[in-house]
Amino acid sequence: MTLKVYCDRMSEPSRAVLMFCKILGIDFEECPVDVLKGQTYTPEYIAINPNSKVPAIADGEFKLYESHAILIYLCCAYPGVASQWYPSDLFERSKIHSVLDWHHTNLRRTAVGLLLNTALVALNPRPPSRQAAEEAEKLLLKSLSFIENVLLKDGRFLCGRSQPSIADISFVCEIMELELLLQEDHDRIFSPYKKVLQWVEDTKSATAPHFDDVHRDLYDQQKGYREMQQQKLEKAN
Ligand SMILES: N[C@@H](CCC(=O)N[C@@H](CS)C(=O)NCC(=O)O)C(=O)O
Repeated sequence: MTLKVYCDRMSEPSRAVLMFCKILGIDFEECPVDVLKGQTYTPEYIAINPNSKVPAIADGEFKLYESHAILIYLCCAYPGVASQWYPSDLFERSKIHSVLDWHHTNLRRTAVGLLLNTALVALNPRPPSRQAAEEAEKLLLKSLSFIENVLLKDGRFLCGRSQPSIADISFVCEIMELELLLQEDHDRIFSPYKKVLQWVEDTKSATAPHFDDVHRDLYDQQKGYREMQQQKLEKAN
């Protein structure tokens, strides 16, 4: 039975799962779920993910949500997955788990916090706030510093590795969402983090052509999101 992947290509964790399925060459069906249209709240989708979030998968009767759990499942469920993605050595594997956990409460939270007050105001249940954006940016910078100075200290990829793992897939999709920021904001935030910028390029090359394929919608919608932010800023001033 074909694996079903429920996802929205504008969602960072959805892109991570999609990209990884493509990298592994898995035979799967992409089942689009439009977050902005509230499709994660339909009874049909709640039966797949009671948490009403994308991504989720259904592998026959087996259903799973949470992108990191899905990435690990894919590594274990399909034979012959290269150990670079999910090392078999306990210490190496544990390091990958550690940074995946770190991601949820640090990089993800801070990136989403900033985007909800800038590019993704349409998803924010509260009115956008400049102060909230500034606070979120400060926290995001802490996450980027940690990636630059700790996670990329000893290698081209996260955790000092010479090839990407599932952690790189997850992190890079999160970082790419920040491409929706206005160009000057993006440049100001990222310019001090040379290793992070190089790592994005290295991960892009190592996962080509799937990287650009799953980010196509994001690239296409970047202009629209930037114009929307600019208009909101002009109105607020
Ligand atoms: N920790 C989850 C995060 C999933 C998540 O936050 N998905 C967002 C899209 S990026 C979503 O489905 N939001 C729908 C909603 O909250 O209504 C994962 O890694 O899978």
